[in-house]
Amino acid sequence: MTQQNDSQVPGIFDEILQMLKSVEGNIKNQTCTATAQRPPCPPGYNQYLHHCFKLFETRITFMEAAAACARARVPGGGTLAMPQDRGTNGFLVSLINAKDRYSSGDYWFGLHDRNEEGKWEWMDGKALNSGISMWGMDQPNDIRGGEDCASYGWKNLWYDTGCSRKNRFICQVLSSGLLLPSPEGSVLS
Ligand SMILES: [Ca+2]
Repeated sequence: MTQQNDSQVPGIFDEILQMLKSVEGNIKNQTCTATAQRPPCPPGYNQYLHHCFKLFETRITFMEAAAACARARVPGGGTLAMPQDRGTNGFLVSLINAKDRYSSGDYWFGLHDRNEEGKWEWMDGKALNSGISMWGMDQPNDIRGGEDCASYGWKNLWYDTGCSRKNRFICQVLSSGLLLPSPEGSVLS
């Protein structure tokens, strides 16, 4: 009997040891998961698919707005928003409507024909696919040859506008755990 009990003791210890290891493993896994689950967007940004978008109410020129978006504290910075598909465009319009239901927009987004008149391109250099464009009636019309930047205008359709005009603007950044911590609590003010 005594011999049998003695031989069971290491067995019980082994079992307890295995249980502890298993618990330790679970705790480690949970810690890793918690660390990886950062918010998908910086403060004040709203996620749509792979990007986060934010409306800024400061009125500045197109190039000033582009520079402001680039200063977002995320890898690679941000850009003016690029609604390259109908879904994204609809999302941006919903953000504008939520902000100011009766506004006529006046938000810069990342589309321009500054390099070649009539050749509209996104901030990333991609050509505009005219099949998905959301121009307002008779737009773009390049009034007096001076409208090379795009903004949301009447009924939140797209209007070509003089780039030096001062408009509000919309930025985008990539969504994901790639975002850097933002200790001050905001990426742009
Ligand atoms: Ca133009």
